[in-house]
Amino acid sequence: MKLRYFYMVLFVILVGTQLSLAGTLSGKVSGAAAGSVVWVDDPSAKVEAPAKPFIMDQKGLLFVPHLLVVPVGSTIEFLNSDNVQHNVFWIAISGNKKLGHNLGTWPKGQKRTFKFDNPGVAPLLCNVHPEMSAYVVVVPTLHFATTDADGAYTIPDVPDGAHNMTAWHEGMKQQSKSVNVSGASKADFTLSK
Ligand SMILES: [Cu+2]
Repeated sequence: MKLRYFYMVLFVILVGTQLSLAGTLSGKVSGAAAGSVVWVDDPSAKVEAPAKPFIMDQKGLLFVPHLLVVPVGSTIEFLNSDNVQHNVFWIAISGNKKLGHNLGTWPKGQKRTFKFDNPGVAPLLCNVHPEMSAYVVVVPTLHFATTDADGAYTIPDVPDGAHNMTAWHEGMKQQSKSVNVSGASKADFTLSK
């Protein structure tokens, strides 16, 4: 009986220790408006992309949403909800032109799908409407967030330890730095053009 109690206590301690090995990472991205993307690399974890596809619509001559952040390996369904034809292409992913792609041009009601197997930023364009633009940010991790109107972000359950962390915003220079996570932790960025 005593031994069982001992093991129960040991179990509680071990579980408690396990839970404390991660924390909420939060902070602020300055120098840019809302819609900065931040992510924390976690090379130890396999990124399981959601099975359900993400949606990028074209509606009212706009890409909706303007910014879509997806874990690497995710599939995006590209819709057309307008009465005109739209096209979707990107010339590169994070500057790598080998990863450029053109999904073609299609009318209302049809869709195209694409699986993003490489992390990076794909700036979307439509060759029918040169003013249309959007961004797909493919992050190499499940630990990511988008900043709110105050530039604030929160990433829950980040494993304790040193991580490479990156902040990105449309039109700004991407920035990476090492952050140390130990329980609830903070990391701020100041982006510039
Ligand atoms: Cu278009």
